[in-house]
Amino acid sequence: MTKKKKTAKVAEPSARAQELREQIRHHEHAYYVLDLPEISDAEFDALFLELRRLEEENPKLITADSPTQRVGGEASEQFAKVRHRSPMLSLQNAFDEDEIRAFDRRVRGAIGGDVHYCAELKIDGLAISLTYEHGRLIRAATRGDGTVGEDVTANVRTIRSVPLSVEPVAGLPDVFEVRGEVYFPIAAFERLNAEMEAQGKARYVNPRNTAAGSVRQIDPTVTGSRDLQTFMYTLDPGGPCRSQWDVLTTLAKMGFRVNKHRRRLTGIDEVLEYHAEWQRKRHELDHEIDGVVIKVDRFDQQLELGFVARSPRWAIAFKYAPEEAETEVEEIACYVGRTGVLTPVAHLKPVIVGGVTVRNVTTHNEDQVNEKGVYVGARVVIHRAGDVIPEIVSVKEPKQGWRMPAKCPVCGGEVVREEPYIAHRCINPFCAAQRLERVRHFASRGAMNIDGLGYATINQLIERKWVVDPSDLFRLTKEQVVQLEGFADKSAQKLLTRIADSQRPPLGRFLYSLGIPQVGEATAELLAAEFGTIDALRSATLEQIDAVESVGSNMANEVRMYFEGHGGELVGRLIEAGVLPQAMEAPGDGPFTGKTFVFTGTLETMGRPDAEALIRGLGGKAASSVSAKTDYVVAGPGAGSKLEKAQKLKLNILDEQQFLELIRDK
Ligand code: 1X8
Repeated sequence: MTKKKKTAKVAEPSARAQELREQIRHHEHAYYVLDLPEISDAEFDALFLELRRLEEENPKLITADSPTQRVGGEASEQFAKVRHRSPMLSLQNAFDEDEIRAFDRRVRGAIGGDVHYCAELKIDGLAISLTYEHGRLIRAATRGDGTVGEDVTANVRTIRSVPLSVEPVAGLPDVFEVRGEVYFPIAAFERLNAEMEAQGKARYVNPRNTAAGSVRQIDPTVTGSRDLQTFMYTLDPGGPCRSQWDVLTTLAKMGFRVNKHRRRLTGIDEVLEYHAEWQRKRHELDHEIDGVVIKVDRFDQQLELGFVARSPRWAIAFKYAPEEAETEVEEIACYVGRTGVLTPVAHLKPVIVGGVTVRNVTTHNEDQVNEKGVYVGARVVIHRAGDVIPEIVSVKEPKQGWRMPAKCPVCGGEVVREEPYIAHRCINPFCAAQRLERVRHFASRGAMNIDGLGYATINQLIERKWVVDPSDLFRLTKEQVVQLEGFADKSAQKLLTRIADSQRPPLGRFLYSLGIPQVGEATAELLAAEFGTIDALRSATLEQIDAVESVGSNMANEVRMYFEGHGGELVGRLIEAGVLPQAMEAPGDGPFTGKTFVFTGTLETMGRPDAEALIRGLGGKAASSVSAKTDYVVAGPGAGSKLEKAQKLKLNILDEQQFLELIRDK
């Protein structure tokens, strides 16, 4: 082993440099192009360092395509314009099945017969063209207007999946171009934004624009720090290739990164299936796609079809509904929640985003409206991906100065901002909006779980003044309910039965249903476990409540104030109306007696309430916030500040797998 190393060191520097370059190129290809690293980062760094030292000692050994020379091109003030050898084309677009079927009919009509299609993902990136001469990368250019682009060679050289040199291919001329897409992987984009946030800087809006900005950096070292990626799909001229499928195979063989989800399809039905498949799976990818690209596979057939204007007749982009759209804010209304908190909601000119019409977006509070610069009349970009709640990503000309109304928009009551909270709150307990939300919350699934009692019904009950607070639900009669819109004899009886069936709730659920500010499901369960009965909690002192694990003094204060005020009266009326919360038995002894768990992030095998119930069943406690007294923090994907706090406190942190192992034999 030692001997071998020595041989390497005494070898001709030029031979060793050559050897190192080949090894590094091989490992760059394995890591950045194939995603199949063969050696560790440390081993790779050692090779790289050795080559750099060797080149520093013997500058004559440096070659333009050496892996050490990715960064090093002159930084340019302005990007030179370059004319593409052949125009970079644009694609016709199709948005639905009819348009795709029409495309297929045109194609088959022109070539008279059956056709194979090459189907590829449409990468939401930035098109680039790479020119190679005698196997060396001599130029990288943006698409520009398709005829003339910008020379971004120094920057693109820093992207590690772009080969600086390639082996000759039989049938390919000395000069050829390879075209494809540069993109920002979502994970890398999130990392960049996390860094920006840590430095107190604004987040980047989306991966596509950030990729474009990164390629157009004045300083190539910035581009090099961005972890950009590529997928290439065009070889011009095609050389030995006879089809698009050949091109993709050949590009991969030459060392370019080629998307592996390409397919050769027969007939248009397979195309429609491919499109539908990736519509479903697009969010599993580590990059954004905005559709699929369908190309007639055979070159001779492409030639026959030719072009219309600047688009090939043999290809089409079958697009997905865009996940971002621009629209205008028509009004900023305030929605009043059950605790009186006012939430600003921007009403928009309706716009389709990600296939769904979006009319409203929530901005969380006054500070956030102004941080984003939202105002009535603002042009805004809305983002909505998959099941994600729509949000405003940017405002065209942001302006500050929006203010919460001084009076509640529903009841005209006084609105106050109670420090230390950033929220504004309507403090009138008789506010109709709060009443509606309180009754709805009372009936909701995690609370009293009265199925079939939705907003529409509650609204009517409140308008008719039959329900003022949740206790009135238990006094409703069938004569009343049948008068409501949407109800008949049978459905009225059903609703009343459901209401009556809810009268013996477990104490934890009952406490949660009261809607005490800051008391969520987990805290309600903790209070129930600690005090056992509603009377014990009602008569508890502030100190006793404060002493409960993971109940902070703010929360304890809210609980105390709640029972001293209108909340205490409501509890009295509920009990009068026949509601009997079930006393909690003293927590049973179990393997986790005395242990407190906090769950954060998402769990894959069960919901959080189920996991919490599981722990309680085993004698443990489930809390909602992390403190030094927490025994275990179970963190799933998306875990945020709770996980950070747990790390700071050096608590026992488990992932879902470890959690399942911990409870398996209990
Ligand atoms: C644009 C794109 C193409 C492909 C993938 N992503 C794109 N954004 C592909 O062919 N695989 S082709 C293309 C164009 O011709 N404008």
